[in-house]
Amino acid sequence: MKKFKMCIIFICICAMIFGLAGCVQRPDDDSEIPERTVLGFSQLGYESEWRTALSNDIRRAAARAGVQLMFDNARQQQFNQLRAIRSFILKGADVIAFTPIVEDGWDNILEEARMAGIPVIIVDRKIETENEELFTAFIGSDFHSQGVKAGEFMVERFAYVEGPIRVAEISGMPNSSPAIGRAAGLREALAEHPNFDIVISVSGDFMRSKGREVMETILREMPDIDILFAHNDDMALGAIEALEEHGIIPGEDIIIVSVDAQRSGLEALQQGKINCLIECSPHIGDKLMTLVFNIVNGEPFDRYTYTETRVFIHMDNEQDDET
Ligand code: GYE
Repeated sequence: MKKFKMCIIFICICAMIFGLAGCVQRPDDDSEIPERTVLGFSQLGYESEWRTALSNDIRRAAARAGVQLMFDNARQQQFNQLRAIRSFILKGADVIAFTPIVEDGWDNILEEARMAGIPVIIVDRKIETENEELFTAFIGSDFHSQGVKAGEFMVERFAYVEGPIRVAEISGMPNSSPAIGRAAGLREALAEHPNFDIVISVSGDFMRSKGREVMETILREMPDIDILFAHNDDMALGAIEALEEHGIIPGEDIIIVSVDAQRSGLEALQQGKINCLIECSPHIGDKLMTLVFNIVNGEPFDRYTYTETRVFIHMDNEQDDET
């Protein structure tokens, strides 16, 4: 009996040793810990509901995929992003991803990543670069087409109005790709409709507080506008606060179009305070993780991945999904 017990204990100890050998590195052999892929992610800031949704989406997707995430928030400063990316390089991340706050000024850091052999994925916003080979892939939205869709809604909505139809624009952060793309797309869509006139365009930096502030300026300088195009929901919501304080009914006295279609924007659409929302999806975390794995494992991947953009229109308290 004693022998039998000893035998069981011996078998258990062996099982433990061999079981653990698969996942613990031991000094006397070269069995490896199965390594987790490390992704360094530099988020540009937390200026909007959209940005928070993107950060949450990426955190959740990384956890689901078992990716080890090094997350840094640059609090709206490009130099903080550069610093974060450099630290990811030094820490030997497998892949680096970042949301470029502005289009320019990335070539040197991308060159540093290339020299270290670390692939870089551009997320959400685009960059201007001398050498497109400096980054491995892009995943985000088509901002130009969002501006075009905003313009197309305006043209349809004012189809029988002779004009002039006066449009005010609250644009996003200067030199950022969504601000550049949305502004250009809007102008392209209105180009063949001379009855539309973009009478004022001011930046609200994608922030609700600034949207409100800038709307005050617009009301002072150009009180007689028909349409407000805000480059994101947060600025539209700030502008709506200012309009209501002035006794102007948003969605009726002034037609409001904005981009993102996040929760507060959708609520305002339902209430008829926003007339049209152009969707910009922040739910790209899972696609990003797939991209990371494909790159790390040398599998084929799409160099450019774009999210879908739907159009939501307020119609007598009904929400219409047009696509
Ligand atoms: O529309 C805005 C945010 O880059 C697409 O940035 C993003 C934009 C988004 O702050 O809300």
